[in-house]
Amino acid sequence: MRILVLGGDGYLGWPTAMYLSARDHEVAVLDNFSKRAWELELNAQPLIPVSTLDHRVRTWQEVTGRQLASFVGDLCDYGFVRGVLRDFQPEAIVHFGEQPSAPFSMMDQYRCVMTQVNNISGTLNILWAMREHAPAAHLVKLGTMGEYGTPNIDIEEGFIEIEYKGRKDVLPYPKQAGSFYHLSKVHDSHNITFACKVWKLRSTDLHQGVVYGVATDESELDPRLATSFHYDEVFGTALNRFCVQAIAGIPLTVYGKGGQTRGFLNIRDTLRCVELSILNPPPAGEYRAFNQFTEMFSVLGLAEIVQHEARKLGFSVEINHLPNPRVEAEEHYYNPRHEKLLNLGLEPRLLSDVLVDSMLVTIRDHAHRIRREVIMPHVKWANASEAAVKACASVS
Ligand code: NAD
Ligand code: USQ
Repeated sequence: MRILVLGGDGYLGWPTAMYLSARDHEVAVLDNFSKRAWELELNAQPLIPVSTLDHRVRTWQEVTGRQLASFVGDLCDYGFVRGVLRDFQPEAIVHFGEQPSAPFSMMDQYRCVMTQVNNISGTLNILWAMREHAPAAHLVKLGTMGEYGTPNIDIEEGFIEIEYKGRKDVLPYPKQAGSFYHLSKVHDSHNITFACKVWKLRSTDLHQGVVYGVATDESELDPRLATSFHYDEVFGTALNRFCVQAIAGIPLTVYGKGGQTRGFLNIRDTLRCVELSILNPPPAGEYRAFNQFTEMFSVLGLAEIVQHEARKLGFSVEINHLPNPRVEAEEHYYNPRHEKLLNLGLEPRLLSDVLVDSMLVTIRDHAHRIRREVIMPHVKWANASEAAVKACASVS
């Protein structure tokens, strides 16, 4: 199948491109390297050195004999996007190409507006270009579990059957996102739903949980194929950060009580979920949503698991409850359904299978690159301007 991977230079996009290429698909990657620019702005570099996209594409060919096409440009540039879809004629489009960080979107007015303009305009451009040049293609869009928030009832996969005043309907599940970033995904979901309805496009919205992991089978083929693994306060996610903190001897940064519960999945399962979605497309006109995670943990529970495993490797690990920089429930009900991908054949990897060998040991090998000054949280939800001042001060 011809597959276009948007955001193909990123943490998830690059391993996905290699994974699909290794399975005989004709794959092209697209990116504008905005993430690399944001990393420079915030002085936040990935733990493991990451080569340029061009270098990684050439290394992939050298190591496997397989070719990846690449397109360099901005999804917010409609002329560029429609040119790519017209020329490459993708059968599936995997869309990772957005600003992915909640703290980044809460830092200041500029980064908030930039996140929403970037994410929402990019997705709208893809939808218009699909309408014009690839109406039969399947859009596999990376959304987030964070669109739903933490309601006091079970979370369904995208839609909920409601009975109200004696009448029934199946309606989009209510969205209560927890940051301007998460809200950008809500707006995307609405736009995609509408485009599928009026233009008979087809799309799978993957409401993905928090991803963890340093490596995939393909990235392990050669160190030059490594992906971008962050542990800083803005781009690093909870478990990835805890693992780095444990190795660096920094008390694990649990925000508040730590009862915040989320769905998590290993990066290798992200790739498999994307593949399963591509291989099982919906019919024209259908927008569907899959909840994409494999296990649930509270943040404190995760910290305790990391502490336990890192101690076995000889590291002395403490847990700190920091004042929560976010506005979020620290104790809540959480029971999201996640059967649709399992029904398509997903066989989840467990955290217990990968935490020590695949994560802690790899991070230990790169411990000399850990920069302690990027760990502590400065971005606060409740007082964004103060956060911006502190974040900028820490850069200079
Ligand atoms: P990432 O920042 O590493 O990758 C995103 C890539 O998209 C970057 O390389 C960036 O340069 C590119 N990009 C951004 N805007 C672009 C634009 N306008 N034009 C072209 N390229 C653009 O992020 P990631 O962690 O790989 O996440 C990928 C996607 O998955 C994001 O949409 C994110 O919201 C979603 N997601 C990530 C996680 C996670 O835990 N990492 C969980 C759920 C959902
Ligand atoms: N947290 C801590 N300590 C930390 C970092 C985070 O306690 O050092 C807590 C946060 O307060 C939050 C939870 O851990 O309650 C998750 O935070 P996170 O930074 O790991 O994840 P989040 O901001 O939700 O964003 C990440 C990705 C995003 C994706 C989302 C999936 O960056 O792209 O959409 O996970 S989900 O969380 O399911 O919405």
